[in-house]
Formats: sequence, structure tokens, C-alpha cells
Amino acid sequence: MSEELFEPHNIIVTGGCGFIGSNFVRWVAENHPECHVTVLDKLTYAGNPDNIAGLPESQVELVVGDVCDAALLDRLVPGHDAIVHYAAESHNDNSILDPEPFVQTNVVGTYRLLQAARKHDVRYHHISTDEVYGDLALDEPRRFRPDDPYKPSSPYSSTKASSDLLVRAWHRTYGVRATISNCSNNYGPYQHVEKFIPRQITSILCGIRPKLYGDGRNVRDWIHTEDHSRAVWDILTKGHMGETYLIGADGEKDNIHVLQAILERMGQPADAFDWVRDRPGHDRRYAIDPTKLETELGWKPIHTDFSEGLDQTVEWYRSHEDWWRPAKEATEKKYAAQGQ
Ligand code: NAD
Ligand code: TDX
Repeated sequence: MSEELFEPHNIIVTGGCGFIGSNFVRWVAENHPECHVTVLDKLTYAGNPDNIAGLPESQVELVVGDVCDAALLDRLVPGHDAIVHYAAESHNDNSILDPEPFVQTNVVGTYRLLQAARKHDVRYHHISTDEVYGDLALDEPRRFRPDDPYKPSSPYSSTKASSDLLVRAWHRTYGVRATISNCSNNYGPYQHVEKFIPRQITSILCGIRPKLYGDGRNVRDWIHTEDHSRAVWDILTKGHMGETYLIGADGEKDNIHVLQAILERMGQPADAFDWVRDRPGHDRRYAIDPTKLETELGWKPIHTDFSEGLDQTVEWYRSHEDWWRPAKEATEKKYAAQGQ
């Protein structure tokens, strides 16, 4: 399985104006100034060019466009040495309301990128989620491992699982130089206010009571987005072709614990939230076994103190109201219409 180190000089990052993609672009700009980044982003409701504002123009270029646009990919991909594919419709609740854009962007978009990678012989790294493996029981000692069977629950996770399978097939059949990573729940700056942690922080800042689904005992395995970026770079440069790597940082916590940690930090009583109806098909627990990534590629998380990471995240939302305020009202209106 020995492969040469890959040294990227000119990469395309799809979805680089979203939460995790923009954190990766800023991390590359800071840590690998020798690598040029072309961000390809459609700027949906979740994409914001401000997320990559201020980066050197000589290093980071934004192309506004759709990953489903084959003609655009045909013009854009030649001359680049890798595609790192973050772009997706990413929110489970939205996928339950309207799955159509999920099938389009997540499945068809991945297909188009794989065809472009194949045609122009470009290295391809696929960003995916632990949700493709379904969920675990609260008391199960097992954690997800790369070869576990796929068992997605939601329209979102089923489209991500579909896209992963396309990548595996394009590697095996056409020899596309591809890798896949499946990461657990990210937190950190620039996350859209529809997601759990930013929703609760910004609600408290607006005087709205946070909302907890179901019984609040669902477990998510939290990782700081910078650790995700470092892992993706390691896989892109040192990963073995055709392999799947799971990214996680031993961050299992149940939702009520995370919400109460936020309430406490923000000077609120522990019961200052509302119970709301559960998400249909709500996955109970995710947990990643990152052994392969740690032993094969030497990756280790550096943000191992969740409490400190949460402090920094609360502080980031406190001091970036201009960034999140424009999306807050419409997001809460949509949730209210769903009884959430
Ligand atoms: P996000 O919703 O914050 O950002 C998605 C970005 O993709 C936006 O900038 C959006 O404009 C862009 N985009 C959407 N459709 C597009 C299209 N058709 N063409 C071009 N650009 C398009 O998402 P995120 O939370 O940053 O997630 C990024 C990736 O990481 C996704 O693939 C997601 O499945 C995966 N992931 C997310 C998490 C998490 O905790 N958020 C965990 C594991 C994996
Ligand atoms: O208001 C809320 N109250 C609540 O209890 C919201 C928005 C969520 N929740 C619960 C649902 C989940 O158990 O919090 C947990 C986290 O919810 P989300 O932030 O919607 O994340 P999740 O559904 O776990 O999916 C996330 O992690 C995996 C990302 O959105 C996906 O893109 C990624 O693949």
C-alpha cells in the first residue's frame, strides 16, 4: 500500500464558502501558502463569501458556480491537481422537508465532479459524514469503523451514502485517484445558525429560548473544525488511494449536556429551554473509531478540550453578530413552521 506523497499546488475546493469548507480554505491559506485554492461555490443560503474574505487574492480565488454544471467543470478543472469536494446540502431537517436539492447537489453533483476528475486525471478527495453508517444504541460499546455497512437514516445521509458509493466505484472501475473521509459533528466559527450549537448560542443572544428535540439524550461525537481540516490535508497528501478514513476526536456528548454547557456559559439557568417535537427518524448516537487515521497517517486532534472550544465558539458568535444576524430570523421562522 505504499504510495508517494502528493504535493498539491493548485486545488479546487467545492463548497469553500460554507462552514467546514471555508475553515479548510483559511487553514490552507495559513499553513500552506505554496498551494493555490480555487473555491467553487454556488452561494446557496448556506454559502457566504465573507467566510473567506481577507485571504490573499494571489492564493485564493472564488468561482461562483454549481458543481452540477458539467460545462463549467470542463473549463475549470484542467490545470488543477486536485478536487476537494465539500459542497453539499448539509442539513438533515431541510432534507426531511424537501429532499430534491439533496439528490441534485449531493448525488448528481458528485457524479459530475467524478467524471471531471476522471476526464482530466485529477486527484479527488471526497468529504462525507459518519451518518452514512446509521446510528448506534446509547449503551453499545461499538464505534463506527471504515468497513461497517452503510445504513443511512435520513434523506440527507442517504444522499451522502450514495455519493460515497459513486466515489468507490469510480476508483475501482475507472482508476480515479480518490479517497473518502467520513467525519463526525463539527463545531467552530462560521457554522450556519440552523445547526445545533450556533442555533442555541444565537437564540440566547436574541432572547429566544433554545429548543431541544425529543428527549435530549441523542449523542453526537463533536470535533473542532480545525482538526477536521488538518485530517483532510493529511489524507489528501498521504492517504492511500481508494481508502476510507474516519475522522473523530473522542467527543461524544448528549445534546442536553451540550445545551446546558452553553446555557451555563451564557449566564442562563439550566432549564431555560423548550422541549420541541423530535426529528423524524432522528439518529440516536454517532461515535467514531479514528484508529486507522491515527495509526496510518499519524493524525491526532489538537482541540481535545471541548469546554475550551465551546468557550471560544460562544465568544466568536458574540463578537460576530453582523455575520449571523441576517440569517437568524428566516431560520427561526422556518423552524417555527415545523414546530421546532
Ligand atoms: P454548509 O451547508 O455550511 O456549506 C455547504 C456549502 O456548499 C455552501 O457554501 C453552499 O453554498 C455550497 N453548495 C451547496 N450546493 C452547491 C452546489 N450545487 N454547487 C456548489 N456549491 C454548493 O455545509 P458544512 O456543514 O460546511 O458541510 C460541508 C461538507 O462536510 C458537506 O459535504 C457535509 O456533508 C460534510 N460534513 C459536515 C459535517 C458537519 O458537522 N457540519 C460533518 C461531517 C461531514
Ligand atoms: O434546535 C435543535 N435542537 C436539537 O435538539 C437542532 C438544530 C438540533 N437538535 C439536535 C438534533 C441532533 O441530535 O442536535 C443534534 C445536532 O443537530 P444538527 O446540528 O442538525 O446536526 P446533525 O443532524 O447531527 O448533522 C450534523 O452532523 C453530521 C451536520 O449537520 C451534518 O451535515 C453532518 O453530516
